[in-house]
Amino acid sequence: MRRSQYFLPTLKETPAEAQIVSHRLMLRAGMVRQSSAGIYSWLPLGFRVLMKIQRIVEEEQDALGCQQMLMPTIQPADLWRESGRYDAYGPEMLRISDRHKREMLYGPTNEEQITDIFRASLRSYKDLPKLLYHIQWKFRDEVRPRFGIMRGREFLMKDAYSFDLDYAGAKRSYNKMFVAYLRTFARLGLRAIPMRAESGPIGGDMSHEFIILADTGETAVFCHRDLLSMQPPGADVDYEGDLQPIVDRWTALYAATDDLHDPEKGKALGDALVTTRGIEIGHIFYFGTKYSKPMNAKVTGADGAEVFPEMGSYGIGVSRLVGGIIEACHDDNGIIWPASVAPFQVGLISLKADDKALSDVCERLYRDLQANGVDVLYDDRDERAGVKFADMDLIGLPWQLVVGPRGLKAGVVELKNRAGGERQELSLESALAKLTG
Ligand code: 5CA
Repeated sequence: MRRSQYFLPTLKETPAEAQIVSHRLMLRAGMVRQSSAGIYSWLPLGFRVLMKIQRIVEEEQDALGCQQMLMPTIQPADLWRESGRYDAYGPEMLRISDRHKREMLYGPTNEEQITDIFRASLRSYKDLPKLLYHIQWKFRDEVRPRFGIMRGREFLMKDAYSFDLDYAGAKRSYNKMFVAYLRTFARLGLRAIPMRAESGPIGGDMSHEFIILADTGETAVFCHRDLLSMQPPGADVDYEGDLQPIVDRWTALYAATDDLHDPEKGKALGDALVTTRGIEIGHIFYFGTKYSKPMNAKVTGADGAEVFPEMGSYGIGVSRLVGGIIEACHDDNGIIWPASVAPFQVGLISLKADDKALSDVCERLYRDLQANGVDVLYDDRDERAGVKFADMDLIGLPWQLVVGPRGLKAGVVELKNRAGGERQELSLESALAKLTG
């Protein structure tokens, strides 16, 4: 992509309305634009990152055997009356009526919808287990939308749903998700800590929030220091094998948000206790027959008796993750994207756009990098070097390849690593080899 043609409205000034660093940087880097409170448009740079995150989430859901589908944003109110949540949900739910005065709502989540789909099609214990997910926009009319896309009203969520014949099966599904979440967040460059969470009115001990640590997080966090250095499971994890040991290892150490924190237990940890703040990027729930029973979604068991499937639901805040990653990865100059989600891998900077020989070299580098499958943003604008450097640091691409008249005379270009700041002078060939290798 040529910077001169790209829609990338970066800002020099810090927008006054943004309270936290990720919101400031997302606005300054031209990633999003507010439409109304808690509702945002995603501009090309922001959208690229959002889709990269979505892709990783999809790959990890697919890997555990969860099947992707897509449910609508608008749902009929009657479905929610069946579960009893239509009245219970309160003012957070955006209620709409259509031209026939039928009551509808913009979905804040999809438990009722998936249960309705399930009961319409599945009849036998042989149909179980089933794991299904979609990635769809949600709407929650939050009392206080804030921090940009971190607590939005409209936001993109991955929500998965499991159906199992019994508790043991539900626990297996839960463990698969638990492990897949550890892998997903690690691939996004994040250190996420699972914390036991309120399991809600149904009881049982299975609900976990996945939290990344950040001073600006909305949640107070207390955990054992060793959780911060645990190694997430590798790509070779066997989802059909026994995942309980992995889950046990991650849940053995003390970790709690403030609502479940036990000060006595915290004190007992002594120096090992970390007290900080965090951002909830995922939340998984086991809730048994909470929806299958009232909605009469059942299958016939092996013995002919009717069984209400045991269910769970599993959310990831896909759009929130964009802000979460920035909170975790930035410095005074701007964003530092982990390579896995960077909107482009390389920023190619021409220091003299009106120099023919220099432009020719840049064009060649641009073409060669692209031909090798490397995403490049080529700053070909006729702008001062300082402006280009500041802009490139702000948008945080992993590599900057700088082509200037002086270096070119000596046959070299400069390669800068955004994260560490190291600069290297390399021949064109070595620079290309390094970026495409
Ligand atoms: N039905 C369940 C699981 S699918 C559910 O809705 N869970 S949730 O309420 O915890 O939401 C899942 C994830 O969505 C959260 O962990 C959070 O990362 C994200 N999320 C929730 N509310 C917002 C919001 N207002 N703005 C941005 N992301 C949000």
